[in-house]
Amino acid sequence: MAHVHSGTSRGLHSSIVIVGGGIAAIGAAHRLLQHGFTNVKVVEAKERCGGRIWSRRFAKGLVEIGAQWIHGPSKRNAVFQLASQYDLLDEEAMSEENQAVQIDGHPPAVSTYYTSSGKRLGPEITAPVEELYSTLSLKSREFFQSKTEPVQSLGEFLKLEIARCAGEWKDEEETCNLKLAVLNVEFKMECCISGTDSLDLVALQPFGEYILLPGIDCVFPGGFKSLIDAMMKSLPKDIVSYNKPVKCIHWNGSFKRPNTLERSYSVLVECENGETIPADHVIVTVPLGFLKEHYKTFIHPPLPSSKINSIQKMGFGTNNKIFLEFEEPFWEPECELIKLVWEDESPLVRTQPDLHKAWFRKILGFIVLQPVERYGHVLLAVLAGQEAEFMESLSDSEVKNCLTQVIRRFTGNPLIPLPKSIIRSKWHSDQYTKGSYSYTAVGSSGDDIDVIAQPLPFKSTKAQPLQVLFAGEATHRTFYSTTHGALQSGWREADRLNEHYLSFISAKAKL
Ligand code: 6YU
Repeated sequence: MAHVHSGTSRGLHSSIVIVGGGIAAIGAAHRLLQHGFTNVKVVEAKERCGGRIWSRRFAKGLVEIGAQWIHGPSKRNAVFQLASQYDLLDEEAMSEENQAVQIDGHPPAVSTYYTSSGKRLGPEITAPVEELYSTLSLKSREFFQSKTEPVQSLGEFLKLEIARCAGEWKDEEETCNLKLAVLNVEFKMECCISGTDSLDLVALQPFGEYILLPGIDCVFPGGFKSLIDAMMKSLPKDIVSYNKPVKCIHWNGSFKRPNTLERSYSVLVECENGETIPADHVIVTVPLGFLKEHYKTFIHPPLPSSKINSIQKMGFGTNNKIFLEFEEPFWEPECELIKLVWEDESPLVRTQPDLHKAWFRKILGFIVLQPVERYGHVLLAVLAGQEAEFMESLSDSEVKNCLTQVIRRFTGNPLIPLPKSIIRSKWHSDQYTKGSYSYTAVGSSGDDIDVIAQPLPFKSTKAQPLQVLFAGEATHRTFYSTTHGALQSGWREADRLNEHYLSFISAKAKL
């Protein structure tokens, strides 16, 4: 006979609080409601949902202060799946051809290379360098399956390989130096992709565990925010409490609402404003950057030492964006990417940067936002690491002036006017994020991601049920650092809670 279970026996009325309101949280809330849970709350520190998905008005349209592209838009990408269901993407992105293209992590772009002496570099120099870098980049992913790796970091590996290849170049010294300078732009790009200060900080062995999905990266014509808006529409209106930073999650306790005869709860969410919310389960989705800074006081009793170790070992760096709007373009209409080659730089020589004098050298170049009808004449500069963090301390006009000098120098055109307007990200000084996204730093591996994702208590039983669960991009072993990783992690924790109750029911049914 089939067993019929009431909402109560299935735990559907249990109180679930989700801390943070990014895509992991909204995804978890969505999935919990689909499973039939009725008492779900989201508590967000800021005045908006979306977290590191943040589309803002600028120039003619919307620009992305955080996540911009669907990386690998194809069937296995959860963000792509959802965006397709909500009909948020354009025809090209939806086409089967686009979904089938394997880009190996570095989307192809029509690039123009300018040098620091105001020259343009032709494909005779840049094409072989791009090809070499792409080969080395793929090679660096192969150590994931092997038991040993030649060196600890991605940077060391790439430098050894580059030194070996450069030794075989037959070009004049000047050309060899230019090629190394072009390779240094690829290093800066890779730093942005991994959100790190230096590739020497990125662990080599686990690098290949990150899965590159097929599909040519695409954007949301109505902004990435259109996805969050669509997801929010299917949730009850009052599910999110805004402007409510959580101060501490107390677990392993027996908490009651004040002045009630109600049952007790094992978790209590304490907010900065003094409010307390008792819960049976809490899903923590705050960024790893926030956890790194606050793990000592954010969860009480303190996290087990294995979790603390993994939180400390994993990398969480800064990738920042600077959008500039111009009256007129100084670039050609087909140009997608302007790369800046500093002729005196080489990946084989790393000098300590003078941040005040040279922070802007970390900018790899400018991405041209297209189509112009949607955005206006807008360039996007990207930079990672200490320089990106230093940039946050400058004023808008300092940044605008400095980048205009750089553009004039590299194009050799001193008449290029100042940009009309500027908008930029400051992810490192954002107190609820403290950086951009996670990477497997030297000394860490995918196992650390799994440890961070492990719910508390480690061994849950009916008497000691799941209390604190962890989601967010930094908890996804193969898609960390992305929106689809974050979304899947939210779904995973919602499913974990659902299965948690189902397993007790099936155990009971067997008795
Ligand atoms: C993607 C992309 N993209 C650029 C930049 C950034 C990111 N990503 P959230 O932070 O969203 O939510 C947590 C919430 O918690 C937040 O709202 C807080 O306010 C709140 N909170 C914190 N503390 C709290 C408290 N105490 N109480 C209550 N609430 C609290 N991803 O798919 N495409 O183009 C980019 C990019 C500049 C900053 C990105 C991109 C990353 C995503 O934005 C990010 O992963 C998710 O949005 C995170 O969602 P969440 O819910 O987990 O947290 C080979 C190889 C190597 C591996 N790397 C591959 C690189 C690919 C990634 N590249 C990204 C590139 C760009 C440009």
